[in-house]
Order: sequence, then structure tokens, then C-alpha cells
Amino acid sequence: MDLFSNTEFDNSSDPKIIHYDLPDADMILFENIFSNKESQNLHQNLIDHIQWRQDKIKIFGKLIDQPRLTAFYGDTDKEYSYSGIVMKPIDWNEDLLFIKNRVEEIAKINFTSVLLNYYRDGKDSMGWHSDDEKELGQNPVIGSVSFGESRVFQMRHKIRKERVDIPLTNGSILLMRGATQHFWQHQIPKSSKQLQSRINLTFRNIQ
Ligand SMILES: O=C(O)CCC(=O)C(=O)O
Repeated sequence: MDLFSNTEFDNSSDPKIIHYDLPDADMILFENIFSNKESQNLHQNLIDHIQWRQDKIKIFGKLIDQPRLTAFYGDTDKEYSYSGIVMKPIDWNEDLLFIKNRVEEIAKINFTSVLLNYYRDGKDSMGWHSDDEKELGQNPVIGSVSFGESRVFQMRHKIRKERVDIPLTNGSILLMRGATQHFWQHQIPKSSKQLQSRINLTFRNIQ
């Protein structure tokens, strides 16, 4: 399928590519890669059928609920750990394989795993980090898919402290490659607005 063949019309739901020209990063945002109908169905199916878990994190010595639900799916021989949490993958389901196919078409590589985050409302969030776990290798390619409410993806350079805000919209894929994870951190901050739910899937290649 050629997702970008129709460049004649600037319809807001047409696929669109945005190249972010940031130092020490290789970042491309593909908007509207999933149609509104596909996004709406997938968002609801994932809410209903993914085996969501509520993990805890330690903050100042106290165990508290992570401010979001998570799940880890993929090739079942690939274990993954982050923030001290070991995740054993659950085998792919049909929806995840459909989404993975579309991301692989865009990224032009194959992925072994996907980490899912379910932000139930504006109070759910994810703190500053880089996707730089050793299992991901030297310059990981991360394909990040969003369904549901738009949320701001904030980035900050680890040395220059430069900051960028990227709105991640329904049906988009953000591709991060090259040295991005070495030099930049990212987060999804809380919002005081009344926000609907959002699901994010980061496709990864575990070595
Ligand atoms: O929800 C997002 O867009 C970010 C997810 C993320 O940073 C991660 O899974 O490591």
C-alpha cells in the first residue's frame, strides 16, 4: 500500500509526514497512518482485550501505583526489563499483528516486541526517560503508535537542555532512530485538562 500517494489535497485526516530537525536525533512523525475508523476500533479493542497490569514503582522509598496501566506483548522468547520491572511477553494477538504490520511498513524493519501504555485520563503520565535499555542494542529504532486522546510528547536534550513538545495525535506513528535515545529523554506529562483515554504502543526490537 502506498500511504502517501495522494499529495494533492491537504485534508486534515490525510497521511502527513513531519521531519523533526533536532540535533543528535532522527525523528519522523507520520500522522493519520491509521484511519479514524481503524483508530477508533483498535483503541476500543485494546482497552477491552489487552491484559493490562497495574505495576508499582518506588518513589522516595515508598511503593506507589504507576500512573498508567501497561502490558508487554511479543515474540515469547524475548524478556524485557525497565525501571526494575521484568516483563515477560504475552504472545501477539490479531490486532497487535495488524498494527505491527503497518509500523513495519513505515519503519522498514521488523519488531520483536511491543510495550503498551494505557493513559486512562489526564492524570496518567510517564516520567522522563530514554528507551536505552541494553536489550534494545546500540541505536534502537522505536515505532511509537498512538490511539485516542492527543497527548504532548516532551523531549529534552541530556546535555544542551533544549526542549521540544510534539503533539502525538490519534492514528499517528512516531519513529525514533539513530542516536536519539543517547542524547534525548522524553516524557508524557500530566495534564490538568479533562482528557479522554489514550493508548500508546512502542514497538521495539529486543536482541
Ligand atoms: O506514551 C508515549 O507516547 C510514550 C511512551 C514511552 O515513552 C515508552 O513506552 O517508553
